[in-house]
Amino acid sequence: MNIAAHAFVQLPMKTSPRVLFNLIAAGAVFAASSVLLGGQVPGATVGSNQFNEKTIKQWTLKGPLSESPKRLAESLPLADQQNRGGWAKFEPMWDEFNGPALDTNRWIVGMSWWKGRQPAWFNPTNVFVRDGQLHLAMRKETVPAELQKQGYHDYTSAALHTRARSSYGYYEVKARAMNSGGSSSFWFQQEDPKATPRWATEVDVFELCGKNNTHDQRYYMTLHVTQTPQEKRHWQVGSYWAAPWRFAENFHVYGFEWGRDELRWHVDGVLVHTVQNTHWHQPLFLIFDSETMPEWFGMPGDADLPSTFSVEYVRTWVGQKPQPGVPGR
Ligand SMILES: [Ca+2]
Repeated sequence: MNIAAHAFVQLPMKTSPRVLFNLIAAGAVFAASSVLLGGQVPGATVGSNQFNEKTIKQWTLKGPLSESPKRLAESLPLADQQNRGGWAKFEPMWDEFNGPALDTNRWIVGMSWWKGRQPAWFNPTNVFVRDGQLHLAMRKETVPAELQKQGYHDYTSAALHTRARSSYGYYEVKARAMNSGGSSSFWFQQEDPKATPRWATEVDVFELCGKNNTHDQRYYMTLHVTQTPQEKRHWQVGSYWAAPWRFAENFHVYGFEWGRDELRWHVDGVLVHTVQNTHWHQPLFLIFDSETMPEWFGMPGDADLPSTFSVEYVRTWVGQKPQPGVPGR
């Protein structure tokens, strides 16, 4: 069991307080039943609506990675080159970013429900495809006057998400974090109470800080819940794997196996974290973004900007077999 998770109660949720407020307001009336899982979640206390997240089973690797698997097939996750999961390509989210520009059939730039974590504003021009990679930039620049009235100023960042939503499957990206205090994140969320009534969840596969004395070798992995049929409360479960290198130094392969029973994180094909899947069963958008995180990572140094979070590819699969176990754990 991972004891580091208890250090994470202070992690900010990705969404702004305003979004949280809207979520709560939208769910002001809710019934006792659910369209998912019969309305019950494992661990819910009888006689109480409040889920005790401390009962969630999780594990985090301590120390460096063991040897990475040998890449035999680009068509399979690095962590499962033997294809134990029976993985089938999921086209709507798979992108090698090898075209001349971003594929707008797959991606929507920005987020309709959020303009970014202040002070940085998601400027659409900071998302671009070049040299076979997706790039998300953070810059020191003046934001439009209308946005200044809303509290954005002096910094711009970037966001995009898939048109499709998905849940169970395998997701792999090869990426390099930006070399500044701006965040480089790969996560899942949706903002549509009609899509999954009375449920609001978020999966942060990684939130990386590229340059910081405390954070730039920590692989942060966090799950959020803001609403279930039983309660409206924001809670989270998270951990970090301490890497022997900075995430801004080189490209690495980051994998996330989203199973019905267990969530598993891989770095360079090696398991680093597992969490019992008690709540995360909703189809969500796949999101890449960069944010200023003044309360967590501190503001990036201006001399480090512009900086760029680069993604060589995102590959996505759905499993054809029941979630296989993890050998040797
Ligand atoms: Ca590529």
